[in-house]
Amino acid sequence: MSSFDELEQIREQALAELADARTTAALESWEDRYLGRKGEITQRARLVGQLPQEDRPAYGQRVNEIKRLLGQAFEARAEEIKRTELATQLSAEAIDVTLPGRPVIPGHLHLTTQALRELYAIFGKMGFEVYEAPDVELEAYNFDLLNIPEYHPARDMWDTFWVKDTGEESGDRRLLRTHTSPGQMRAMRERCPEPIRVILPGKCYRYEQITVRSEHQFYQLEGLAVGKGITMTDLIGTLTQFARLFYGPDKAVRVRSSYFPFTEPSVELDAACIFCHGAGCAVCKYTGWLELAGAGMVHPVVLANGGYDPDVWSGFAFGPGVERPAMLRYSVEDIRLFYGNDLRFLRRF
Ligand code: FA5
Repeated sequence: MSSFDELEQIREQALAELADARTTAALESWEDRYLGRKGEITQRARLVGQLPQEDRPAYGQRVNEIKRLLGQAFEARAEEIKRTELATQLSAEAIDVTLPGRPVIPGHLHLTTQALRELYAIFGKMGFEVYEAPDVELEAYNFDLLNIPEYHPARDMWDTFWVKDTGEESGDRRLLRTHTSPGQMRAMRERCPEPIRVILPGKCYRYEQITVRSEHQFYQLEGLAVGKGITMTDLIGTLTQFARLFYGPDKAVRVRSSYFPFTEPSVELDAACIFCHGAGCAVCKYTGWLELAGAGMVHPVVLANGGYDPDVWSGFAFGPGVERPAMLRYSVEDIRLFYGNDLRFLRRF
């Protein structure tokens, strides 16, 4: 076969193979095979020196023509393959925008936050403003200034988490507040000699056994009113109004006498247990009543520590939990559910 015929044969074979190439990879290997540095056409071009002198110009010209032709055919095929590959990819990744969307489950407020907001609204109607006090407290505010000196047996009422760092204030020990009552002292010292009507929401911490009705971390919503001529009747009216607005007018509640070092006289507010209807259960400690709040008339020593002359001023204070009253309002049978992070529970509200 003459060198010219060989050239034409390579051309035909190359064009046939190009027509069969279906992918970019096949195309690249075709390009290597025919047009690359070691490809068929390049090798043929090198043969020109071995031909008889008279054939060389025609042969060289034909090689160049075929090279150009194959180059053009390659570009055209590459364009086609690119288009088909894109079309395949688009149809594979096609999104059917007519399909119904997947529902997004939006978050919502935690039950404690819902209860707190309701309590703010209730006490807001009675003229109480929100006052914030710190979670990490000085021992003096949590205990001593509230008429609970060191070694007072009443300190046993609040098992305490102590904080190691004593801080700047003259080595006074720090703790995680065991109740929101220290906020009373902060409000009095800041507001004195003005009358006061505040609520103090916040977390409390106690080193105690967790049960169906007790957590080691829970909320309280302290209330404090200081003025001239405030009496026990005002306190009981406020507590019963709170219960009416939170539970509705028919809820059975009672106020019974109690003891707290920072109030005199002291009381506790109970509400009828909804879980056993009086028969007795673990939530109500088998009494038929669940204790919601401690309360009382601010002790004269505490008033004086806050800067108010107890012969001129009087006041009442109360301290309900938040989760415990909420248990009866939203029918939560175990306080541990509040912070157990079980979504089935959280989504109930
Ligand atoms: C106190 O903490 C007093 N500071 C309340 C007070 C304020 C009395 C102002 C007088 C004047 P007590 O320890 O009883 O009191 O707690 C008050 C309320 O907090 C309880 O009635 C209950 O509703 C809630 N509570 C107490 N301990 C826990 C606990 N471990 N888990 C959940 N709630 C609790």
